[in-house]
Amino acid sequence: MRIDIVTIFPEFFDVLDLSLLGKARQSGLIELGVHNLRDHTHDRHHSVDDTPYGGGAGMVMKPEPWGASLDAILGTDPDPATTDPATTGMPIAADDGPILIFPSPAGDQFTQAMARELSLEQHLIFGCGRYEGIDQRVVDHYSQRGRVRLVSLGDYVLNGGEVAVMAMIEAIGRLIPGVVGNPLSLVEESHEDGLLEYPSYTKPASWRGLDVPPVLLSGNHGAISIWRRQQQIERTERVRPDLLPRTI
Ligand code: 6GU
Repeated sequence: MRIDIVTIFPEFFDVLDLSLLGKARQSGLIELGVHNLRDHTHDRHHSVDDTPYGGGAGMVMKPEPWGASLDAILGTDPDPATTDPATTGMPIAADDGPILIFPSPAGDQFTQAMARELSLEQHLIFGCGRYEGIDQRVVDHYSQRGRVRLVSLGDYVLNGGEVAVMAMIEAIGRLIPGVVGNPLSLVEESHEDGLLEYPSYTKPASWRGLDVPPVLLSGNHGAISIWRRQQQIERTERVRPDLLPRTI
């Protein structure tokens, strides 16, 4: 999978050199490009934001640096004298073209199911907004040219999209075949079957007066499976009843 990120804080993504995703990059399973939005500004101050039309608090990210940066990634000729950028030179128009994702608290909720869907894609492009958001015409323009999604991590507000994109890349990246060493470890996790995961234990069998549940030491695999399933259901009922199918 190819992943491109546009941000005003490229160093933020240095941590993607580490851990499982770093290994996946070294082995070529994930190809990453991090792009500085300010490289596509032409004024002395490299400004990427301006005051909102209509007034109000905060600043809005200007459309031009976004257009230039995204066009450079998409490999299009942005010159309106030679092409109509709304309708021609459209490598992202096809269903199998890149998906452009803007992290936004106003977007669709990011879920394990969405992570799974996105892990099947060839090319994801993340546009990290800051300030009060990006000029709406950027989303509108690229929606005319291809697949664009606004995606939210949850019902709280972050200062910008960077942390959200990091979380999404980790959730998506580990689902790409080969990234996680033992694929079986992906199967029994929270959210994969709609339930939270069961509690896990390792040696010693007794620690600070707390014993491992005896069934796990019994060697009875049928009984262990049943116990783990019960634990999943009990935990989900207690912590996340909203995940359980409705009974009425
Ligand atoms: Cl994706 N972006 C920002 N800025 N805030 C968020 C979010 C995303 N998801 C939850 N809060």
